[in-house]
Amino acid sequence: MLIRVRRSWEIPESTATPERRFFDRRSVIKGAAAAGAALALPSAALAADDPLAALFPARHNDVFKLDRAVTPESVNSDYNNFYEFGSSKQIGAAAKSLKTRPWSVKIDGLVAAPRDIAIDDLIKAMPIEERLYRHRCVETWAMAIPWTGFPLSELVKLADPKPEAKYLRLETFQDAKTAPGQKQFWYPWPYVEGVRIDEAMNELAFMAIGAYGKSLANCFGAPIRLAMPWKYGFKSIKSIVRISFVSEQPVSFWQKLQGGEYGFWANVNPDVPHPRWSQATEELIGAGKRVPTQLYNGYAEQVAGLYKGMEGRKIFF
Ligand SMILES: Nc1nc2c(c(=O)[nH]1)N[C@H]1C(S)=C(S)[C@@H](COP(=O)(O)O)O[C@H]1N2
Ligand SMILES: [Mo]
Repeated sequence: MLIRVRRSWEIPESTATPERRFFDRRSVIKGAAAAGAALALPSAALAADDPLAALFPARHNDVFKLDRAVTPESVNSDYNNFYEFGSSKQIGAAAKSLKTRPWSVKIDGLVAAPRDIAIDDLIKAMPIEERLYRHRCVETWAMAIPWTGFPLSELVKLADPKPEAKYLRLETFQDAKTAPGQKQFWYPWPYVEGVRIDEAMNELAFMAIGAYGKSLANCFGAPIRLAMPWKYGFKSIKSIVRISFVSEQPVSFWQKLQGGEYGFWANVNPDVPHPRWSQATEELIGAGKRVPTQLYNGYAEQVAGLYKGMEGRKIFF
């Protein structure tokens, strides 16, 4: 099966965002450093601090195209949701206190061999590539991000789940000493999300370990986070420490907190409003404009089939 059929979201190269834009920007920074500009970042020192420096630049997978410009890194890192570090969008400084080495990910539940894997051993075992993805928060803002990482399906294969396993339950670290938001006892910490196994096996389900051509900044959910671009952003859980294979549908952090507003499936749909606001349009952060929301955030051809036979269930909620 080597036939390549163009999907609707694979827009022609000529109309796509110049994908190398952010690399161009990086070379501008390097050029400035070479010129001895006082403002330039010492890029060699940055690389030395990055435990994954040797992985970059990662192979760029150009199957995944965008219909919009990549959100500049500076804009993106100043506009995050990461409630462990507070409920404002500017959590970048607070998130710096998170120690991401040593870090291990526990894989347990209904699997052949439960284990703890050191993050760097996990990354070494995975095929690493870069992909450009849209991101759509349930709050109606959107971005476009160059992630580096590996398909979640590869991790499922490594885990070797038993036939009774139907869902993945993913969990974020818990440590109120470094994450002051976790002192807010009214939230059901730790942050938990869940996906069905066939969603995890879909080619779009991605585990990000980098963004913008380097290791994930803490504000993006270092050292490893999920990216499920056809779902509202809250499904894309950050700073993961545990992935359990389970038979029952997990109850997520947001479902526990406000089940009447945030459901399990959370697929993007312009025609299904949130109980308190419309989902018809979205704001492109940093671009200063609103555009129409797309069904499954523009990835319908990849994922609509996952939800066949679920008509009448609240899959867009
Ligand atoms: N652990 C954890 N994961 C999380 C969140 C969070 O607060 N804690 N926020 C979610 C929400 S609502 C969004 S929109 C995205 C934001 O990801 P970004 O900061 O990379 O844009 O992370 C998701 N993952
Ligand atoms: Mo979000």
